[in-house]
Amino acid sequence: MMKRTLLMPSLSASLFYKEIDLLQPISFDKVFQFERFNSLCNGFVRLGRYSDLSNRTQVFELQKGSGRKWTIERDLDQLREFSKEPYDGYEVIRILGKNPFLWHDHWPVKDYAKVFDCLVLVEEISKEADKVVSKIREMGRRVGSKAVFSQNASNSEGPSSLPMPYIAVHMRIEKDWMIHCKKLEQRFNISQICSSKEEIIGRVGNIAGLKTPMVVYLAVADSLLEDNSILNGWKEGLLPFEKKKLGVMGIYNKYPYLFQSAIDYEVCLRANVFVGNSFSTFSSLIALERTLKMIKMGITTSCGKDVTWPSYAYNILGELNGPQRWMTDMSDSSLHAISYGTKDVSC
Ligand SMILES: Nc1nc2c(ncn2[C@@H]2O[C@H](COP(=O)(O)OP(=O)(O)OP(=O)(O)O)[C@@H](O)[C@H]2O)c(=O)[nH]1
Ligand SMILES: [Mg+2]
Repeated sequence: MMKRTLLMPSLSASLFYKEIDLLQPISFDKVFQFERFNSLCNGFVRLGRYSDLSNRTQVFELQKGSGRKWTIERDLDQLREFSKEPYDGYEVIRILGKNPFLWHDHWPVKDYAKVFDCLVLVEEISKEADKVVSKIREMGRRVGSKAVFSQNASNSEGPSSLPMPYIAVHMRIEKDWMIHCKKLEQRFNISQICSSKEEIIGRVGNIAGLKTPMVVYLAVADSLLEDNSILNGWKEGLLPFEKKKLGVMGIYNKYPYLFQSAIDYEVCLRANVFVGNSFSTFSSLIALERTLKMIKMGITTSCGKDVTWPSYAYNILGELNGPQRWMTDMSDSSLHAISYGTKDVSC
């Protein structure tokens, strides 16, 4: 709308409170393919680099509003105004404020989701994810798991030609989360946010139709875990692996925090079944991308039993004491559900 280019800010490599010494900025193009983004998102979003600016000193500062009086209309009016004279003469406009992006996140989810088609990981990271996924599938072959759901067995190609299925469980039980989630429960006045390790393990074990034995990949930030016993207590036939047991610590330890979670994100995205916490941004974005994948395959009513890329929220109780089936509501008119979390996961 403003016919402008978004100068990409750097991402943070690590968590502020934990590893201050490792707090280095990481530029966007270390994680995602930059040119690819622009070509795929042509006409929707365009990214730019600071180094491409001809004049970095002449910056106009645009102050965004906040609070209840700052409506969607005012937000849009301000953006329109800034695409005209005299502001259009400035090469750079710096948007300032506590909520510099459209306050209230009032983009429809389906518009926002277009950006995921443009975000392609750099080869280095996707290759690391390939390695982890192969390791998981190799474990699956060793334990002889055959297919996720019984109906897959009727596939004419036969199980041997199919890649070994796995479930990825994003166990959001790390230290930083425990600090945060109790406060969230108080603020939203609900008790379905902080699932304990036992609750997660119990509910995943109750997912109906899972073919066992089956490898369960535990996507956790190991260095932030205070409880190392996440491998115990799983239902018979579910074979839990974290990074150490899988033998992939070497892959992750080469990288800072941000990259580690990016690799795991990809591993969860590709899993046959994903189970996460609907109040985690990490989980919510995976559920969203998996929903998009299903929509592309022509599946719109995703809540049936035979869905190809099922996701579940373990923090919400579903059928038969299992986790609740989870699909992102693409017609939602606010990003709230996917950016701050929700207990109303559809299905
Ligand atoms: N650092 C790290 N994070 C991981 C890993 N595997 C999964 N994660 C998850 O990646 C997320 C990283 O945390 P944040 O940087 O706070 O990301 P976020 O998008 O705010 O996600 P939430 O805090 O879960 O809402 C957490 O949800 C972690 O559980 C890993 O190997 N390393
Ligand atoms: Mg977080």
